[in-house]
Amino acid sequence: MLKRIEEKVRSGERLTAKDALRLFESDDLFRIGRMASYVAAKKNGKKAFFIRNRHINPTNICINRCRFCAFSRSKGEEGAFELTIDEMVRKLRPSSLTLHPFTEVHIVGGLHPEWPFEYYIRMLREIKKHSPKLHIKAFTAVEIDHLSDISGLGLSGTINALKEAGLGSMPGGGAEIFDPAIRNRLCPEKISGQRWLDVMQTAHSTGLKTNATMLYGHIEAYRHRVDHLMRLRKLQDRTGGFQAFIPLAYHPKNTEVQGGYTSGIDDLKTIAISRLVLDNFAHIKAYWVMLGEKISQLALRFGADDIDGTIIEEKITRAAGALTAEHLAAEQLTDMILKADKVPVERDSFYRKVKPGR
Ligand code: V47
Ligand code: SF4
Repeated sequence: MLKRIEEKVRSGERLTAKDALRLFESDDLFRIGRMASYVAAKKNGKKAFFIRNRHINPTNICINRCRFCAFSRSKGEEGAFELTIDEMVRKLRPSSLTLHPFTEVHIVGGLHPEWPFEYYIRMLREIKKHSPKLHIKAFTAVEIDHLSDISGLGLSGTINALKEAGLGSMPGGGAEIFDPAIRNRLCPEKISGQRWLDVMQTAHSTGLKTNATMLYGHIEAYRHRVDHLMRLRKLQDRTGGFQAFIPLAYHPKNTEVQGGYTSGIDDLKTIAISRLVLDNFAHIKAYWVMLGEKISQLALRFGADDIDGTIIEEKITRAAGALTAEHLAAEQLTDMILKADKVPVERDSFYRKVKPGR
């Protein structure tokens, strides 16, 4: 049965939902990996991208309290935190952890019940004032939806105001699994899958690039993953605004959704099938924080062409039992890539090569 799929991959014919399900149900991991590797090589040659970035979570206080999220707290609860803008700006000073300054800051957080829209505008403005060259990739579609609620400017008005204040692109979080029944069990308070897609469509229509994610390995079945990938592919056909797709491996610790960690086999299969199905996405990212260094390295031979970056401080996966380091130096990332027989390319936020010694 995989033979017909292999022929399609060779001839560049688009895979159907049925093909995708067949791949998930197959245990021929190496054959799937070989196909994905072929597609990745056609798109990106031997290149594997990384970025000098830093994550910042302004707050973990969140009105949604998704059942799979070990990071969030309610206001007043033990462990709740709120950063001041000064604290955020201070985190962006070059540190001994990086020889070169970061080129990107990735900002995501909870839906704070009280922070006004102006706080977010000021956050972007102050960061830009102190680090004018830094690219700000911030706010998931879920946060953007919340910001449009509190700004009163509508969705595109909100996005344009954020862009004007310094927003450069958006991360892909909050997508989880689009299927309404599964989503409702995972995160009943969160915006629907359709709304997530609508927010992304609006962001793309304003010229903003974004990523897309899928949280897998919890209570979903393969068909839900397939449905998720198909919906992303359809929107990408219309807008072309997604840069990278990042499958997020579920971490179960301290959450209300029981289950184990994903297997390395499932991780590699999911990366490979994403590469095969999302033929209109330029990049598939193996997020080392969730996959671990060694599976991410292997993923580069199973269809991924990006391993994210230095990260520096990661709280969301750590709260849910991440077993990985909190940061990796750029030299460790290049070493991982070279040992996977790929060519490391330090990229900027739009996948342009960063010149050494800039
Ligand atoms: O939206 C929450 C997920 C996301 C858990 O765009 C969990 O470049 C696993 O979206 N187990 C945030 N995942 C992370 C994210 C991301 C990360 C790296 C790069 C990019 C990018 C985006 O983390 C959330 C949610 O989907 N998440 N809890 C958990 N227990
Ligand atoms: Fe809030 Fe995001 Fe955690 Fe859901 S995943 S509770 S929206 S911080």
